[in-house]
Amino acid sequence: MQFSRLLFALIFSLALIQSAQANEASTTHVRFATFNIAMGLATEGELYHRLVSGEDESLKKVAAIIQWVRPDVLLLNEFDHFELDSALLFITNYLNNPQYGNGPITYSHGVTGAVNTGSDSGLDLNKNGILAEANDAWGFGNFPGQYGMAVLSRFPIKLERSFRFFKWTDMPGAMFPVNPDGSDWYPPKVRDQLRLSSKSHWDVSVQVNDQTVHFLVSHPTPPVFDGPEDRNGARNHDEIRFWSDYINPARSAYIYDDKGVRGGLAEDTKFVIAGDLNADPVDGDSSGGAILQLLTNPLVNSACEPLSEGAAEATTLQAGKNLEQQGNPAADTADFNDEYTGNMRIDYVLPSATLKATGCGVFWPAENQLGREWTNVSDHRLVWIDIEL
Ligand SMILES: [Ca+2]
Ligand SMILES: [Ca+2]
Ligand SMILES: [Ca+2]
Ligand SMILES: [Ca+2]
Repeated sequence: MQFSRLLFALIFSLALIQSAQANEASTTHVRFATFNIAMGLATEGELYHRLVSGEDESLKKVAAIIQWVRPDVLLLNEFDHFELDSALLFITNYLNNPQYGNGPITYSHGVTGAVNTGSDSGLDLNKNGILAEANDAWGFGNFPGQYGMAVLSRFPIKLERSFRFFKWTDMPGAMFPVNPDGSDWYPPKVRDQLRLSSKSHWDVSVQVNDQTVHFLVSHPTPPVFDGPEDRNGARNHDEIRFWSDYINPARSAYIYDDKGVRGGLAEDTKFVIAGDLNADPVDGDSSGGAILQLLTNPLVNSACEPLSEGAAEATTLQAGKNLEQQGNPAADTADFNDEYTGNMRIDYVLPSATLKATGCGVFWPAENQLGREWTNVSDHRLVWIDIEL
């Protein structure tokens, strides 16, 4: 569901001022960001009540981080979706008010929509003999919309295409899970119905003056919470592969969107891929070099590696599993348990090779720095990149 038109009516004058200012400069710097805010709450309706109150401490901290970094275009992961404008409530009741000494920020445009999480498949997807569990939904979730997504923007945006219903089996050479003896883990009748996207995959166009950038957002399943067959690792790999194929005209012919339109982006289209992609380039349990499909992709500009002092410090202070890892500690974006997992780089904002990045970072202050206490709202940190257009 899109609320741009409604919101436009509410703050029409503001949008006019913004676009008038933007048109004055020959180049525009646009800050793109992704933030898993951990607002996939335990019960349906809980997020609605917290949004309406305007007084929820966690949402105030999320807002404070956004007000500090001030992204122009922002993906929120784990933001429960319901059939009202959740993003609009967040803007009006939190972002538009000063939080922790930060100035208000507003977004004139937003996109939210239905996701696969919590949408029951009617099948026993985890093969335990019990139906209608969170694990039997098209994407893991206790109710429809749990762990949803929203995109907020200061520039006009439009949900161009969604890929919620795309079937995994329609991806050529899909990495389906297999049993240790080599046989298929999913019965063929089940496998052929599976949806690839665990939440959704959205192509959201962003209009910056006379230029269009496609903001490609998703939230692939974590590669864990499975067995030796690695069904979630395989799905994570292919959810990321979807974008590496979508941006490549030589590989995108098999793709179709939820309206049945085929193909991916045309050659030289500007894009930014964003989201909690649940895959670290070096450490963790992801499969088949999942994130390298993007990080080493010649169509992707991954030169600017977002870093933070807080992440580097966390590895030293938290020790444990972190000390066994091989990845650059300063590049971590998620603060996981240090006994079994360790901190990971799994949240990404990756522009196309046709775009110039002028800076990037992760909002993860060190122990003694301002804003440190805001970050405990989520196990993920906000990641941003500045693009020159
Ligand atoms: Ca089941
Ligand atoms: Ca696994
Ligand atoms: Ca940790
Ligand atoms: Ca790490």
